[in-house]
Amino acid sequence: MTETKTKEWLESAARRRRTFASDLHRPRYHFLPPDNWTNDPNGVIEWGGRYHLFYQHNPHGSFHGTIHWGHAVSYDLVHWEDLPLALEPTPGGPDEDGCFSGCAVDNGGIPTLIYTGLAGDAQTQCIAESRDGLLTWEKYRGNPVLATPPEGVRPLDFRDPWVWREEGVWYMLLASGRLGGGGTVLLYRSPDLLRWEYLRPLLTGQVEETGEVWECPNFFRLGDKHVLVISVWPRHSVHAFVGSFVDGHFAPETHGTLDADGSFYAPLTLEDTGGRRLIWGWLDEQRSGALQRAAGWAGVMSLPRVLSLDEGGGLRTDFVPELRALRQGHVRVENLDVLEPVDIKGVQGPALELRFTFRRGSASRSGVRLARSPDGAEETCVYIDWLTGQLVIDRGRSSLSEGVSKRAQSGVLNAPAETVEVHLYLDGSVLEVVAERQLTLGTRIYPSREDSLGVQLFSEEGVSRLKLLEAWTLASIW
Ligand code: DQQ
Repeated sequence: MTETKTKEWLESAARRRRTFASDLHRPRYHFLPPDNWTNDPNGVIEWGGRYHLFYQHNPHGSFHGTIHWGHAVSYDLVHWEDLPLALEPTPGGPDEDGCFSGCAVDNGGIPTLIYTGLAGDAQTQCIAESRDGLLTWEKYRGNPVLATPPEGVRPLDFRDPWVWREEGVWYMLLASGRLGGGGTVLLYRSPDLLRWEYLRPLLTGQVEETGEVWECPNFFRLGDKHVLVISVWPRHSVHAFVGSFVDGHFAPETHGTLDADGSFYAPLTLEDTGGRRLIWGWLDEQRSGALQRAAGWAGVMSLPRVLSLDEGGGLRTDFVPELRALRQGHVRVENLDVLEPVDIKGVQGPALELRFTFRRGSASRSGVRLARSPDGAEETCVYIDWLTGQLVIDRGRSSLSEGVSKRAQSGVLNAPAETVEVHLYLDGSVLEVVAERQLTLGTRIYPSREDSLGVQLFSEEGVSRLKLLEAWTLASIW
């Protein structure tokens, strides 16, 4: 792309973003493309002091099709700038029907993307390099660098390369499913990113537990363990296996879901220069295809989160602290017995951060109602169910509109606790919740009324003590 063309593209992106200014459901501080469709995050990499985020993108509509790689960059993980599209399908090439998901590596100083090309039904692995600081990408002439899967795996599900380097050798995982068996990830090695040798499956799951096909593997060291993250297709759930990796063999010790029962899918991780393991996922729409087309955009990236391990080897999740830069109006409430609902008047709106800790008391449920209209006709409830030990997002009255999902979403807290801390972000139609740094739920809500902005604390069937609530209105990043 010439300089003039880049400038024109960036101006048009800014213009396209502005057209959504009055869209109640469009997030203000979650990253999403200027318009149209996105799904998986791709190729996240830190380069020259900036975070680059690529993403699956259809620039021609708000539905999955003609998949390109979009591109954005950030200094602080909070504010993002658009960059021109990084990859587009090449007519007649192995990616002529789509540039599917993949990763980015530093190949001796040359930023390199490894991704899956789609041509007809065939999924093959391709690479592209940038010689101008990640702005434009040149595809390798010998693409694909890996065309066929090994025997015994589903030939048409062979995708989403995850590549890393260890002791001078490149390793790659590809996701697939065993013929007649469960989802699997396949381990390869290469001296140069071009010639790949198949080693063995790194892990294969049981169909009943983790489905028939896996997608989007991530494999990395965390503390003194190794973690394998996979996404299950078509069930849309994300699983993490924690274990040991010795002599090229992975032995999982524990297994759990990463984001229970929600919109969060196909996550991608990055170890940043500070040594943190960051993770982003795609938060899919929970409204009909017709509504997505009418909106002109679909899909959004989760906020960046940090993964760590607790003493028992369980995964911990925190939102990155950089997000504090968005905080504006603030309310703090301490030590309040909640029996009747309590409206939090000082902090309302479509863009909020809340941190609260409840102690059980006699109540069966304690939590917060968000995106609430003054008469309560619309509201979304995030609560702890003390009887079942669950964190629940009740979307039953989240919208008066048809065509949007109102299914409740929930996950079980590890240990039944008397006190539970919840940290959440609301951003138009996006809601991300972390409880006890352990259970995460990301979902979507579509309130129809402009006055559905309220925040209310509540307990049911008894009293519970709010130990602390801190709430902030948040700024837009655009
Ligand atoms: N999305 C991509 C695939 C991946 C799937 C295609 C996961 O590469 O397996 O857009 O959402």
